[in-house]
Amino acid sequence: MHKLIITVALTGAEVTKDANPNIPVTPDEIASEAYLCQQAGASLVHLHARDNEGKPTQCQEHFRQIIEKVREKTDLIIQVSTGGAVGMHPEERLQPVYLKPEMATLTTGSVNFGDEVFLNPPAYIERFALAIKEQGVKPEIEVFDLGMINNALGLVKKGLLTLPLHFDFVMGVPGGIPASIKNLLHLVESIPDKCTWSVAGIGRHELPLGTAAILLGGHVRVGFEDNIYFEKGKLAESNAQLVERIAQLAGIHNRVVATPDKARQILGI
Ligand code: KMH
Ligand code: ZN
Repeated sequence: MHKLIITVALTGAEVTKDANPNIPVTPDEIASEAYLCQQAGASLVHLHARDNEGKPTQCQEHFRQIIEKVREKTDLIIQVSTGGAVGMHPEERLQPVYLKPEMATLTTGSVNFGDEVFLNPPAYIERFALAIKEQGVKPEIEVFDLGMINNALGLVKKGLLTLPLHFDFVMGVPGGIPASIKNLLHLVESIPDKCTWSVAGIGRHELPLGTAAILLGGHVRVGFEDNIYFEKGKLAESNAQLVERIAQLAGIHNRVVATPDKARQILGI
């Protein structure tokens, strides 16, 4: 089995300080937290930005500051979000890609997202895939439901994406694929050979699906974007605490945790 890549999604677009006061939102908070996560075993950081009021933004300047500070403190693989927040204009969502980070997300389909819709019609997806390709950035395909895998493979046929792809299965969003082991197996069996995958279980699903990924040879994403609790009724103290638990579980199962450079090699960056 490959070494284990632990991705940490530190901030996201939806969680507020009211929900968990430990969420990092300023560039300094994000960089300090990224450092602690690397110490705990993370090799990849998934970044969102917030404005001065704590609201989600895809503003390039905000991302530039965050990326600079994260690079000063860590050598984590930097992955920017192109999902941003529900309702954002596609060109706004694309802004951080032009900073040429190592990776960027690409969601290959629309999905109900709680009471809202995370809108990714074919024209957006192709636009995003082209921009990501032109900037020389490695995409991570965000899969919120099964059909998104086929949509990504359609983009391979059109020459907008290149195999082997890296998929992230986001499971348990209300409106998306339910977070069960059975569904995870189905997703894993639906991607082409040599592709890599991680799983991001939402809320209480983060830990069991992460454990399954360790055993199945996949990779794991944790962090406040997906889950703010350490256990039922107990908020996580930090993202690093969530990373540390996955690293410990990997050790118990003899799965060695990847350094950022090893993760680059696994992902073909
Ligand atoms: N905030 C969600 C609507 C991504 O980062 O690419 C979308 C999201 C996915 O977070
Ligand atoms: Zn995200």
